[in-house]
Amino acid sequence: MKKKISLITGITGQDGSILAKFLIKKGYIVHGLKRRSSSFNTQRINDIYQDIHDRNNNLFLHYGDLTDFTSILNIIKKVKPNEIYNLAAQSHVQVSFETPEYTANADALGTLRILEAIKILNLTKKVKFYQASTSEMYGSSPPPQNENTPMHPASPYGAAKLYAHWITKNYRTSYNIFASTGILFNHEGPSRGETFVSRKITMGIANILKGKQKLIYLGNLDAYRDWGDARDYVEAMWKILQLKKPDDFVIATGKSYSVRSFVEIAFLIVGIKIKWRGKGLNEVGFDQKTNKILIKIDKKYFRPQEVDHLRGDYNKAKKTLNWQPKIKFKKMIKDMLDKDLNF
Ligand code: NAP
Ligand code: F7E
Repeated sequence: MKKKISLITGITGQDGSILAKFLIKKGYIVHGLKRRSSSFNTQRINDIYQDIHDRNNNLFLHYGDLTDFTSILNIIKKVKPNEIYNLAAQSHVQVSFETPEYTANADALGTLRILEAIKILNLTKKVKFYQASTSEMYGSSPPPQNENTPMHPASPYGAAKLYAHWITKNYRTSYNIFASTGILFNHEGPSRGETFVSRKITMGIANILKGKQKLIYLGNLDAYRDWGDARDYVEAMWKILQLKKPDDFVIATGKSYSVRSFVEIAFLIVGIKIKWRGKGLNEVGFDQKTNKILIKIDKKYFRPQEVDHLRGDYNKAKKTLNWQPKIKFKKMIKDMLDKDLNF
């Protein structure tokens, strides 16, 4: 049987790398769009990278950028994928306040460029398109959030992703493209980027235990997030494209924890009980046994606007996709700590 062909933008990122491995296991040929960088940016996929001359090779990388229409058009023309997963993005919320224009170009217009390429190349009936939408689009809408919850993005990232979300739905209706979205809530794991709060905490703990770092500086401890595991979430992306009809789905765990709880649970896994004292910027977290301060607050990690509470209602995905999260919150943190402690 002819192998299915997929194209993943953002293949070098957390989700792209996990999805690539998932699809290769399912028998797909995987093509990935990667940006040129001055040093290697393929660490997360080195373990599946094969010599392109190998006859059994099923992973191919192409240079391109979501801000460069020509590269997108040429890659899609060459690869003729059955499925496109658009995972590339400037994905850091805080960074989007510093680079709002670039974030809009890559995250919002980048999505439009792919959809236009599908249309121009007359692939509207041949390709299925997945857009990586995000719970950040809800912004200030209170939890629980589902597919019908009003969206009030609270960052340039959230606003750019909301454009991408709507232009995907728009191309679905206007041009009959199989274009779906997954509204994914936060998802982490051992290959999470080092500046997201989960990985910053697990790497910080590992460094403290190894004597390489004294304490961790954080921002707002009282935001709540619905944290799932990326390994579960890439399966949902694939399932969304296997349906007969395109649609939009919330992918979440239905449970939320504060950043403060994340800190406490992660430290407890390595046997340290964190207690808190002080208020606001002067609050500190310390080891109950030794009194050593292990958490301090730095105002530079606060955002101009915060999203206070995200907790997803994934009932539609459960019913329609037969999907539900398998990996529990503590197991995910433990896996992250295991990786960071053994690094
Ligand atoms: P990530 O680890 O930050 O990966 C982002 C990927 O996009 C990387 O491969 C990056 O390349 C690439 N990229 C960035 N700008 C690009 C550009 N202009 N052109 C081409 N590629 C570009 O993000 P992730 O956590 O895997 O998330 C995957 C997608 O899901 C993103 O769209 C994100 O916004 C969205 N999302 C994530 C979450 C989450 O909690 N993880 C939740 C909801 C939605 P480099 O490796 O070269 O930097
Ligand atoms: O922040 C607070 C911060 O950067 C989580 C992206 O994948 O998920 C992610 O966006 C919370 C926020 O993720 C620090 O203020 C406190 O309330 O890990 P984060 P995020 O902003 O929720 C969504 C769904 C996406 O789509 C995004 O692509 O933690 N926080 N102190 C901190 N955050 C960071 N990064 N660093 C701190 O020191």
